[in-house]
Amino acid sequence: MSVRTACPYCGVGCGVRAAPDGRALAVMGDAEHPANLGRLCSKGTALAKTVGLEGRLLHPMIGTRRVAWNEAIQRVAGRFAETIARHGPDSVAFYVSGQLLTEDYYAANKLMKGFIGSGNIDTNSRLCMASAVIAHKLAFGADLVPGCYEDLDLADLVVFSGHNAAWTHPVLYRRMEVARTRGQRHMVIDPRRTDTAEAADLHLALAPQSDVRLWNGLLADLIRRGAVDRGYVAAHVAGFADVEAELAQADQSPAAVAADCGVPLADLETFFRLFAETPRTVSLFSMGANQSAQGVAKGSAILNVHLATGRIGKPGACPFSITGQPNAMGGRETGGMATTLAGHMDFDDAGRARVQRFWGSPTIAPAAGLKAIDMFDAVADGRVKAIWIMATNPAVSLPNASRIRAALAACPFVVASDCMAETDTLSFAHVKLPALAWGEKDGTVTNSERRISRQRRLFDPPGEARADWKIIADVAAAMGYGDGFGWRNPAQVFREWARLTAYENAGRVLNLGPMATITPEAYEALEPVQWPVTAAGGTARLFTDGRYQTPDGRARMVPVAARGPAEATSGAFPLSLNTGRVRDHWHTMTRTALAPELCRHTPEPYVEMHPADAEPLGIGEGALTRVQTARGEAVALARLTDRQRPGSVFMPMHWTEAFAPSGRANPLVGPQVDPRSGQPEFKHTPARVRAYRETWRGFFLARGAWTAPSGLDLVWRRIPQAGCQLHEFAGRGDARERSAVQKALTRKAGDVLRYEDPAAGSLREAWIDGDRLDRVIFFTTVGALPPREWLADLFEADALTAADRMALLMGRPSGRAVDASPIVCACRGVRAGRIETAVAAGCATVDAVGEATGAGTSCGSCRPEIARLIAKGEVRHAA
Ligand SMILES: Nc1nc2c(c(=O)[nH]1)N[C@H]1C(S)=C(S)[C@@H](COP(=O)(O)OP(=O)(O)OC[C@H]3O[C@@H](n4cnc5c(=O)[nH]c(N)nc54)[C@H](O)[C@@H]3O)O[C@H]1N2
Ligand SMILES: Nc1nc2c(c(=O)[nH]1)N[C@H]1C(S)=C(S)[C@@H](COP(=O)(O)OP(=O)(O)OC[C@H]3O[C@@H](n4cnc5c(=O)[nH]c(N)nc54)[C@H](O)[C@@H]3O)O[C@H]1N2
Ligand code: SF4
Ligand SMILES: [Mo]
Repeated sequence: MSVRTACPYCGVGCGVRAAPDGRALAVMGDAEHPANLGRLCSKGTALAKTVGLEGRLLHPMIGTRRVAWNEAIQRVAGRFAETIARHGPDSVAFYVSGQLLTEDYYAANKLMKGFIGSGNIDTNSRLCMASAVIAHKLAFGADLVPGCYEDLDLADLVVFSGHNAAWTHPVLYRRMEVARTRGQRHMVIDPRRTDTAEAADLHLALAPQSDVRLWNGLLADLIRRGAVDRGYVAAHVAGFADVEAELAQADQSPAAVAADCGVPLADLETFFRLFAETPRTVSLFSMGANQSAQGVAKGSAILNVHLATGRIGKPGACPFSITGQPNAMGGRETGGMATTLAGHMDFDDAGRARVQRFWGSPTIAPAAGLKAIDMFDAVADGRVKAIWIMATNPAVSLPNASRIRAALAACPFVVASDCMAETDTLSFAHVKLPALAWGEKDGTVTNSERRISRQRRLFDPPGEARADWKIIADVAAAMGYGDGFGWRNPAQVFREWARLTAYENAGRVLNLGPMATITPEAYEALEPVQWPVTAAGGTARLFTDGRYQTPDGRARMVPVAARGPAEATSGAFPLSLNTGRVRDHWHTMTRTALAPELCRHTPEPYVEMHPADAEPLGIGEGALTRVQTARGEAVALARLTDRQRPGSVFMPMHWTEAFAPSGRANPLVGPQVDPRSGQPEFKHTPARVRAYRETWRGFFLARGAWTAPSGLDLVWRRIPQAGCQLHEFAGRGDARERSAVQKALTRKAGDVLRYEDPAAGSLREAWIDGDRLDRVIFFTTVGALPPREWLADLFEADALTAADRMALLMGRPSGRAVDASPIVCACRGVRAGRIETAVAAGCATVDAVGEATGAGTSCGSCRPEIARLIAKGEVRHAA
């Protein structure tokens, strides 16, 4: 029997049909879920591979000691109460996450703001959505996302601003690919030529952080052309004249705008013209807009254009801030952010009094609390003395990460709730609380289009893990607040939350009215529904009547001036370091790295750069490269490509201490934030790169995960495989370093096949346990290393054959050459080499390649990449 639930990854919020069998699982897309209509991307498809109990935190821990729940709860409640008694409510903080369920979020916010009495609860959405939230509030009077996914089907033009949808919201992107077959056009604004950009009708590879100039230039152009909807503005919008006056402060000629944004004039003019001519336009904006010291201004500039043209609240026309995490929206609703109360109420007297009245709570936070970056500054300087981190991994994901680690190391009391036993953040926790993971917990999430869906339980709770809301309620009770936290199940939490949205609601759009009396049965059976919810059901589109949640009902256009990046590049740091996501990994890899197939597309950290920047530095394709900023250094493989703007480099954000200690991006990222939203400028830090110049390289395969031998300065990366863990390493030392590594990794006794050439600094060792391979070491100072895949495959064999042993001794696989080109299709395991062969053999469409190789026929996430390989093949053919 299959259960209908929701995917725990991105903000698309796909419905999943899951059939559990013990701890095993079969998943498929839920054809009845309106977000995905049956589709899933590579991450959703691989969900079954990530629900094992390997690596889970299953019992509460104090230090390294396993303790009973009661003791852990008493310790957390006691230390928080004591700290509050001695230093006041603002000496404690919660740092929470868009991966909590709405019920969890609601409970955490209630405890901090209503009972502890501090505003110090903030969420990782500060790193993600905060700029869009402020831009929405300024324009619409509340944090309201006007559009819905259907608008993406109906639009004739979709503009992607700093949004690599093909990789980050793949199922929505697939929906838009379908719309393209009837003529929808795509324009991408992104300094990088991403897969989304590559496939688009037009790509503006703008200079980093020049978006405000671009969107202001567009608005000026629309005004010049008479493409503004004067009637809409007159009836529904305020502030047009102020914005017009602001625009007049700069030269808005297309030539000047094109020059400042670093894009060809002709392309800019095409963009302006198409935008002017296409009423049904949706402007998607994501991290390239939000994660900026001008994140709010970028959002406002986009909203201004849509308000001025009346392209909002209409089918196929809206500005659309897309959410990242599965419940980023739920956190914004329930007050997960330090700057708002629950239910879109603010810290004004009326809002505070109302929420306190509803809760019947002893107190209410007097003012907004610390935003994430400020919160960790306060941890660093001792103002915050106890912090509880839930469902997020700040030691990896916050900017200037080395400073964050130092702050956590110095904090007198760190509590972390997580489902995994080891994360970079948990290593700083004094108390570790085991949380239920996806598939075990029950509750609701809200996706990008305001749609509330149920996540449903598939498995029995493992070990002693508990739901996050329950852990919070237990701590609240131990602090003496039992009355406010006596829920027995998530349905009760949800009902209270829904009641709050409706409480004394005279005009708040966020209203779940009829759900305030939801029965446990109705909660169990809840169908996906978009808020606001009325007696008639959900609401797809907001502002259809042109009325906004402002006192006069008008939207506000907000004048914004273009500025450069917060920190300018310089002679010492001449490059702009941009960071972001890869297709198959989720954030800090605690879950996606459990599925080897998700590790194949991008096996290890890389730095993407333009060949023109790499060449003078002597950096070739695939070379280990040091990326340095004023804050730190990382080492990653160079990927040279003209998809990158000269002067800009890109690193993925995902790698951690556990997978690539020297490949972490965030120790490099500067601490600059948007002054209003507090969102960090993750997309730009001045940087330089240098060749790493290793003297030797090697790899090590073993059944379990290994960390680098201690005391050595190695570049170490771990890449999970189906039957083993592959560790790649390189060093700059001499023979002594090599022999130290050999000593640390080889077994002391057993059956070994060894080949050694000390003169060439090469070594091959294969250790065999009975008939099975136990570990393999290869290193060399000069020659090439063989492909790893055939070795990894040998770990899956029940017994080694004589031919296998011979191959191990020879250091290369026997028989035909192996294809070591990168995996393109993660679902079907198809490599670039096979696709290129198919293209050369005449496959000219993605579907034809699919028929020949299977690639792209499952989830479709790799279709843009296949299209790119076809285009490359055509170029080669023409040449
Ligand atoms: N595979 C995968 N998907 C995910 C996630 C994941 O970890 N993995 N995480 C989810 C989450 S939480 C989020 S927030 C979303 C994020 O989804 P996206 O926003 O699509 O992802 P990013 O790769 O962070 O950044 C998007 C683009 O912004 C561009 N950019 C950089 N600087 C600028 C600039 O100055 N202007 C403009 N216009 N663009 C710029 C970058 O080059 C990058 O291509 O993805 C969600 N989906
Ligand atoms: N350089 C750079 N850094 C970035 C970004 C970027 O673009 N560039 N993007 C930023 C953005 S947009 C985001 S959203 C953040 C994301 O960054 P994080 O939130 O730090 O990343 P995750 O790996 O998703 O962390 C989730 C943690 O919660 C645990 N977990 C999963 N489910 C549950 C649960 O149900 N309960 C509990 N208690 N724990 C659970 C996981 O094991 C994991 O440890 O990263 C930000 N950092
Ligand atoms: S697009 Fe992929 S990651 Fe996002 S919700 Fe759907 S299946 Fe999950
Ligand atoms: Mo995010």
